[in-house]
Amino acid sequence: MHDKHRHVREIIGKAKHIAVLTGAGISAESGVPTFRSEDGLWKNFSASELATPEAFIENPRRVWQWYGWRRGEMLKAEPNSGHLALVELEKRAKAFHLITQNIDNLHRRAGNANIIEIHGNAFRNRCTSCRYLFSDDTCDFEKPEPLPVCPECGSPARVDVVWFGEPLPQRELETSLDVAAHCDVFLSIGTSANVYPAAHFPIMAKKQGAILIEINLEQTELTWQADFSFLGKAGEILPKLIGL
Ligand code: BV8
Ligand code: ZN
Repeated sequence: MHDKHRHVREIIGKAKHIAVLTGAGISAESGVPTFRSEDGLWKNFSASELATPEAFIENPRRVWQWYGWRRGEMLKAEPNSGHLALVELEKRAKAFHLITQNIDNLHRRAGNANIIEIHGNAFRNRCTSCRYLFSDDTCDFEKPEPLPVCPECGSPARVDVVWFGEPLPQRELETSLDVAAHCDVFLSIGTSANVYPAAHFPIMAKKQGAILIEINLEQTELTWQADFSFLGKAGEILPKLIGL
């Protein structure tokens, strides 16, 4: 095991352009529930019930209540050693891009700079008609008060995240595709690689010759394609691979 760590440490140390894709698993040790493992969010709710435009149209208060609860969980959480290892990696790398599926703002709070939030951010609202963006960390939508509206035009606001069936933000998608096409090392961390198009990025990188390294608690669709796979907690494994 130690040889594997040392070998990967050398690969990362020599990399010209490191791309990282993170999923809910990197925030699990911070106490933010994931989507599909046994304590996953979806256990209590189904994706179709809540993280879709149809769910928001049908029952906006229930969707706001879910995001309010999740915002509370995220604000209680602190970045963990996995997040902090990626901050150190960004400082050391010649070129570095962090693509995250997470909306919990923990990479930004940890101190990473070059973050591509492909599924949006739970603490930003967007107007449903003029698309005006404004930050909001309200956690409690239980009371019958009016739901958030756009400060510019008064239309109903929504959380600025990408729901199932919605396209990814154009700029973030293009940047992620470009990063996957040009990196020489791709780290996939804490993601079940179930959700597209994010799950394409590591496969694209591998196809163009990048070294694919996976760190995840359990096997995924990527594991058999990875050049190196570490099964375990990102908070424990990442510091060893960065040499912290
Ligand atoms: C789109 C934001 C088209 C909201 C999210 C059938 C086949 C293929 C694709 C599809 C299909 N049917 C539908 C689709 C498309 C769909 C999709 O991929 N569905 C999946 C479920 C099959 N994709 C979409 O709808 C996307 N849009 O395709 O649009 C389009 C194009 C043009 C015009 C119109 C339409 C949009 C997808 C984005 C959805 N939004 N999040 C919110 O968060 O509320 S996705 C959501 O899942 C989160 O972002 C989450 O990050 C993401 C992926 O899940 P993971 O992050 O991987 O989390 P998960 O729990 O799954 O895994 C965690 C892993 O960590 C586990 O493996 C666990 O073992 C591990 N772990 C746990 N603890 C640790 C750990 N690892 C390390 N250390 C630990 N301590
Ligand atoms: Zn507006």
